[in-house]
Amino acid sequence: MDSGNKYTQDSPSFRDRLKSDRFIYFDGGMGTLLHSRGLPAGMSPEIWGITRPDVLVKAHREYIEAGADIIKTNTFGVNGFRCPSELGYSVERFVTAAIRNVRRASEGCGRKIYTALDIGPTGRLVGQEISFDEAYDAFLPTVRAGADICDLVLIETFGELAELRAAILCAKDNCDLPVVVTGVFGADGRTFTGVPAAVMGAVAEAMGADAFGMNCSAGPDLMLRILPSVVSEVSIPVCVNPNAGLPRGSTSGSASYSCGPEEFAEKMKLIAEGGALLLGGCCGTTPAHIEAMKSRLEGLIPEKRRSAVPSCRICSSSSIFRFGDGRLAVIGERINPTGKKRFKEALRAGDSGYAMTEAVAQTANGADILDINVGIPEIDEKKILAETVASVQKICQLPLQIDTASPEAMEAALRQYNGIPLINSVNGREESMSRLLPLAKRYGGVLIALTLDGNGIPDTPEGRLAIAERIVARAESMGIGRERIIVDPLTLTLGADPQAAEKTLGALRLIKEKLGVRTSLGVSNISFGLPDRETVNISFLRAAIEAGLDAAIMNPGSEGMMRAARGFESRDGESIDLAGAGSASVREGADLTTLSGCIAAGISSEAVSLAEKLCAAADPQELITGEVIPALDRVGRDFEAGRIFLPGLLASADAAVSSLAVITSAIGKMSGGSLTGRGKVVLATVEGDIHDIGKNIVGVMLRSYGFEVIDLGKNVPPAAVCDACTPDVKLVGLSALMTTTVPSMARTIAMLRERAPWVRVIVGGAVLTAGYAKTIGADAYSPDAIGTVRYAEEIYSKDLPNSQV
Ligand code: B1M
Repeated sequence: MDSGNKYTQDSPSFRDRLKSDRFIYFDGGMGTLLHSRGLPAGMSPEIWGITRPDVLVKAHREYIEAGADIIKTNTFGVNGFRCPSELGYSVERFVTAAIRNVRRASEGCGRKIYTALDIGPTGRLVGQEISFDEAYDAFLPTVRAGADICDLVLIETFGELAELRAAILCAKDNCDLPVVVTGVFGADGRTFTGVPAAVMGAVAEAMGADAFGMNCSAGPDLMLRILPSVVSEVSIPVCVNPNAGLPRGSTSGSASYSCGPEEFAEKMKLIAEGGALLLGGCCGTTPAHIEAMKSRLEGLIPEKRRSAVPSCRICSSSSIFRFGDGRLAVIGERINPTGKKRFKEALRAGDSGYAMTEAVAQTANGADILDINVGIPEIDEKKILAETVASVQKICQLPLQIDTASPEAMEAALRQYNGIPLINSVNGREESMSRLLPLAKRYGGVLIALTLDGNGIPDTPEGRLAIAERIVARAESMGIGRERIIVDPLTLTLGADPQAAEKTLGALRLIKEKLGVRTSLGVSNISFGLPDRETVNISFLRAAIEAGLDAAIMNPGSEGMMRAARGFESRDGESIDLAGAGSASVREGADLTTLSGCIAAGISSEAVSLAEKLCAAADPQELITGEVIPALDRVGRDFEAGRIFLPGLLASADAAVSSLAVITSAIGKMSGGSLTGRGKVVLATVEGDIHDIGKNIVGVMLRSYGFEVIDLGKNVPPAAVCDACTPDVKLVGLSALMTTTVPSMARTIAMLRERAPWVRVIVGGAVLTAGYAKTIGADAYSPDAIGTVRYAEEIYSKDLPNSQV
């Protein structure tokens, strides 16, 4: 394939174009445009790239004539999961055909057209349905097929940070093209997994993206509201490609959108004035929208964004922490096995519950960042560190510091980490710099740099400065700015050298003055082997803060230390409430001594061990109604109110499912199989719904009362429910938890009436009421599991005429 239209050689590269003072225009929607031109509903638009290239070339050409500078390849839904099995052709075939269509469309247009290799999300949740590596592998064939031919990679419409990180990493590892990243955000400015736009932008920038922004969503009004948070956080160019407003249902198979070309253009002008440089459209926009936008922006010069001073920042998937904003960063040191017998045992047993509990406690005590160290000799550190990071970040919204001497373990953990990590640590040894600095660059981390090398720790401040200078210079030579280095001049113990504190603090002052970097110290080493350690630690911390310390690795559970840490701020008259500090980031009031608290906090291992203890002492059925269900109700409320996000909901569901396994086995033992053979009941959660906790409880109760349960699982199609209804089945139980899946319950009942008219149907689930159950044709409704048992007893004890709810 040729390398593009005839302007390719002489025209500025896309990276140069990004630096120019002219807006850059993307094209608009393609899927919706093709639907309006006859693409059958349900057919993937990519197919037409191969079977109807004429339509694609024409559509691309219309966008070029409308003024677009960048044309997206028609490859949004192409990835290793869908090709060739689902879409019928290989990824390479789709990508090659799509690029050819763009090239043909741009031939002879008289100006440089940039071809953007379009990569969309896989639609599978990383960490739940697929691993990070599987996501990376799914993007790989697309990147490889387009790497040498396109002008840029566009990673668009992402809502999940882990998947986005896999896509960026895959693009950066496998080609040198510039990378533009866009996410999809809701009315609250967050993705469906709770990631704020600014956080996603910070991560994309840290991983080396060339531009960041948003696309799709509810249209330009929403993006105008979110834009300031993005513009103030990222220093790379900002891109905005909205839908043409909201879809207004379907006329003749293709949806129409609320925002016409003129209105769209007017709003895009405000977005351009708000700081975006790359502008285009997504679903529902047409060549007319792009043309109107371009002419509306005629003569407008892009906003000269104040060149954002690169800041020293790290983040979790939901919040950013900036070092040096006048607040000492407290890095909680408690997730570290040194001197902790219980943590060591937990690590050997592969139990991340201890680390998760410590994470909750340190967050409640006001830590800003949590250190994660699992270094004991007898475990597979690479595996356990990655698992611990994955578990802690599910339940805790603070950014994490990953702490290991093993580069392999560091990389495994960095792949898991959903944000900008703090990497602890690199030092002045050649081996350390050559292994750690590339990791920081690839994964976008901030580094803790220790002032030691092959000769040990220099005794003088000048010696420690020299090592810090070496590390900073080496990092900068690799494109890692010094704002991403935090130097730790190392605390040695006073017991061994009475001058230790002064030497460390002297080095700290000198390094800050000469290098202008942030600094950190592990504080408690100062008092090793001394009496009254806490008093010594507090004095040292105060002195270090006076010397300009930016971050302290310390125990946030020590009230004296926290007062010293926060007292620093109160010198300016700000009053500090130690008890309340940090609690916004943790499940408020999660009491880990109760089962409901452990479920709400999402800590499975603790929930299981409490369930085991409680089952021995209490009625297991009461644990379900008194602990499990109230915890899930609370989690559901927090989710709905935006206090927790999907990863938190999933963690709580895991904890509920694990503890229910213990409780239901206790219920099974109690009933001891005394009752059997009371009849068959088919159970299912209806199609489209994956909530099965309630349905499983109903199943356990029915079994413990002697019924034979044929559990079809969750997301069960109506036909499968009918197929399970052999003539000896008299009762079917259906569960649905969402308003959107109640219609699927109605369809199942309707089909049962036709194909298994002899069965009775009982329904349940949080969204149903007796009245609603009646309107969808159910025979009975039960708000709980025991009600289902009573109804089953009734059905199997006598032959009833069709009863009504
Ligand atoms: Co989701 N979820 N969830 N969720 N989730 C709800 C249901 C929700 C109300 C939360 C909220 O926003 N407040 C909301 C639905 C909103 C609505 O439609 N009105 C919701 C949403 C939106 C979602 C997703 C779309 C989130 C997303 O991806 N953005 C997604 C849906 C995916 C899908 O199904 N297609 C989703 C996913 C999940 C998890 C996977 C994380 C997890 C489920 C894990 C699992 O089930 N294995 C989950 C959870 C745990 C919940 C909440 C928090 C708890 C549900 C639960 O298990 N309750 C829930 C909020 C809530 O209900 N408070 C929520 C405990 C359980 C024992 O109660 O199932 O009602 P329940 O069962 C009771 C009774 O209703 C009755 O007996 C049981 C015991 O007393 N009963 C029957 C149930 N079935 C019966 C059948 C009978 C008789 C009685 O006869 C046969």
